[in-house]
Amino acid sequence: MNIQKGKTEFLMGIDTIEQLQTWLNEHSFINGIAFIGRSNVGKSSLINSLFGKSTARVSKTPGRTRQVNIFSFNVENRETKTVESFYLFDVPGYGHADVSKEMAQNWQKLLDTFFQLCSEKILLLNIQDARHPLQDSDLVFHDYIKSFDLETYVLFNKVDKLKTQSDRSKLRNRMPEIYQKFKWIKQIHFTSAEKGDGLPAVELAIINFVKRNSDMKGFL
Ligand SMILES: Nc1nc2c(ncn2[C@@H]2O[C@H](COP(=O)(O)OP(=O)(O)OP(=O)(O)O)[C@@H](O)[C@H]2O)c(=O)[nH]1
Ligand SMILES: [Mg+2]
Repeated sequence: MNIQKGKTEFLMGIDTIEQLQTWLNEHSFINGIAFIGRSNVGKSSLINSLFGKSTARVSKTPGRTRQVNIFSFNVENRETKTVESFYLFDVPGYGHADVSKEMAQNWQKLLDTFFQLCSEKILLLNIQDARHPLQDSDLVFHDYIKSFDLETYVLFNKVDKLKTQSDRSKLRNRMPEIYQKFKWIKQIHFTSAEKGDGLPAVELAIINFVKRNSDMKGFL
């Protein structure tokens, strides 16, 4: 099975709490994945690499993704020639140092609405910068999401920027500590949206998750 690159469609960008509430209430059995992480860690770049070029907007200026962007993506089963579609959410980055208090509060409210109303069929992909793992705002975020009981994977992105073997193994050596401390983290991946490292494994993990949920639907 594979994600049909280029078949991912932008559905809408949501920037008000009311709009987000309405959308999530109307789609109460959503099955899909959400990308979330500090600003500038490469969420939009990863989305483009995994789902097809230019799906999401990539920026050199942190904080460009100001809305919850909703996409649909297709998973194709080449053997049975079937295609199924799922939702993809690009959620605004957390941990901005340089935005107004009001803007930060608005983001927090959007996040609250998203996590309160999204179903447990959402896989959370938390993106972090491989050079700066577990920053304060990442820890605050994990403390916040643990009560929502969502399956969570962490992607340490920009591994291409870890130049020495020692830097790479330093990060890998922290894996047991991370699994121990953050029990809701079920998988850790090391990726480069730019060079492609780790992306096939992430694609497989996404497909396995959404398929597991859609197969279960048949038993209801
Ligand atoms: N070297 C390298 N650069 C990357 C990688 N992924 C993203 N970038 C760069 O990092 C910058 C930010 O990328 P975005 O994808 O816009 O980051 P974002 O997390 O979506 O940012 P916000 O929307 O502001 O939250 C861009 O200049 C990207 O080209 C990577 O794996 N390696
Ligand atoms: Mg973005």
